[in-house]
Amino acid sequence: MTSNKGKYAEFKQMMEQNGIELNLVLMSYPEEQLDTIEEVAERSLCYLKGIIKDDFFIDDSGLFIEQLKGFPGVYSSYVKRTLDNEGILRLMDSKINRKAEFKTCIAYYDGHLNLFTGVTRGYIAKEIKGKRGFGFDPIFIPENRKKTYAEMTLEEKNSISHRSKATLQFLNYLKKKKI
Ligand code: ITT
Repeated sequence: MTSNKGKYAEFKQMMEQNGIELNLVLMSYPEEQLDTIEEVAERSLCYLKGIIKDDFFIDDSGLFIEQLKGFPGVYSSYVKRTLDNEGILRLMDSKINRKAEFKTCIAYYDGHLNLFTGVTRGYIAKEIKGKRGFGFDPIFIPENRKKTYAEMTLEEKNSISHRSKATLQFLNYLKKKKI
């Protein structure tokens, strides 16, 4: 369940590769402002489990910039809507330390609460680059790469992204459950 079609496209590719069909519930839900994305995801799942009948999962993600003490972090959604990528680049203007990490927490409800997290380290680009993807993709360069997420194909992003690392754990859980 998400309001973000970009996230869905990424999950769809990864899940279908593993023989899992997804049903998208395209909807936003209230997100409480808590200290970590894990807490936000857990709280949202608890709220939604009373509303959704089937097993379902949500994804809460954030961009954490070292020089800005982890900002925007849990405020990523608000910051994307307000400052946007241009504003982040302005905050980072002339900053030498451009280290950042993207983090995803998948919260899955199957009668129990399950959390799976994934992190990809990288850097804030000096300029907006690339047209694909969504959100902060045009300003995030993963470690050991030269391209931003937005300059990569969906498959390339999925081979290294924070979301794919969380999804791998999620898939392992689903496989174990099936045995
Ligand atoms: P939900 O309905 O699933 O909550 P959202 O877009 O509000 O969708 P998040 O709160 O998880 O999602 O994301 C916070 C912000 O970070 C939001 O602006 C996203 O576009 C952005 N974001 C999340 N994952 C990203 C990724 O893989 N690449 C670039 N930006 C991302």
